[in-house]
Amino acid sequence: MGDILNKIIVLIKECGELIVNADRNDIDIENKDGIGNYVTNYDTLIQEKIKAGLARIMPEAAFMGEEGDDNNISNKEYLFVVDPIDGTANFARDLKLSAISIGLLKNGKPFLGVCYLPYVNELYTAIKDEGAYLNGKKIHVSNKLLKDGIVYSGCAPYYEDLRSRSLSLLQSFASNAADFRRAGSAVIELCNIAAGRAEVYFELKIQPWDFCGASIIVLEAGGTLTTIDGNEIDYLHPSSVLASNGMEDYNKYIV
Ligand code: 2AM
Ligand code: CA
Repeated sequence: MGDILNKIIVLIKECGELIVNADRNDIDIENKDGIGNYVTNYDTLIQEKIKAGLARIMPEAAFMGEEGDDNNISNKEYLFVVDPIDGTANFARDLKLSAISIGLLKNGKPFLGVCYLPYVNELYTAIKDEGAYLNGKKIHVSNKLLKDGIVYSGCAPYYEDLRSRSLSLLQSFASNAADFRRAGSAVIELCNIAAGRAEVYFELKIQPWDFCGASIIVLEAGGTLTTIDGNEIDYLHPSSVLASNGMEDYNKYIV
């Protein structure tokens, strides 16, 4: 797997250059389903480049990506799950909080993850049972309790029916934490849990490409990742996600 990982790193860094050097006058923004859900010409371009690159690197694996409707999730041992730009709304607004995520599931479970934050040149990698790394250095979740910790919250802006519960959850977690944040990129938020920079992340409904790549990074960094109800995540379908450093039973904050 090491050779495959190294090839994926070269590919993801090339794609990161496209994000950082994007011609701001040449960004076409389109609305997708839901509120505030965007796609740009760069999302499409980068997904095509990653899909072609992964087909060369590991031809036996299937591919599922955020953009396009040719997703093929069936009956292969290995499945790549790719978000070409996570934090697309941030990218469209030039907020410089976006990431590229490449996850590899083996028989439906997280096996390898590569997440790249091109604006800050942070490369997160993990392979099952081999630890999690940031730019080649081993990382671990923090040992802070929530009262001294930072909560990253999703607010489900895309799903009106989930908004009010999201804000109630935020109220519940944040009033028991030192502070809260929202980056607008699940990948960045999950990687920050893995790096020990924040303690809890939750979102009531996100897509497999938003969490697959970073999930193995959180787990290999010693963190936990479940649905908001504490159940096992289905990595092939939309899910709620509660990620943490595992220092507490967070069930008591769930409302
Ligand atoms: P995206 O930037 O790739 O669209 C922001 O809260 C996070 O939620 C981002 O990671 C964003 O991914 C993700 N997200 C999940 N479901 C979404 C949806 N239906 N529309 C837009 N973003 C969504
Ligand atoms: Ca995404």
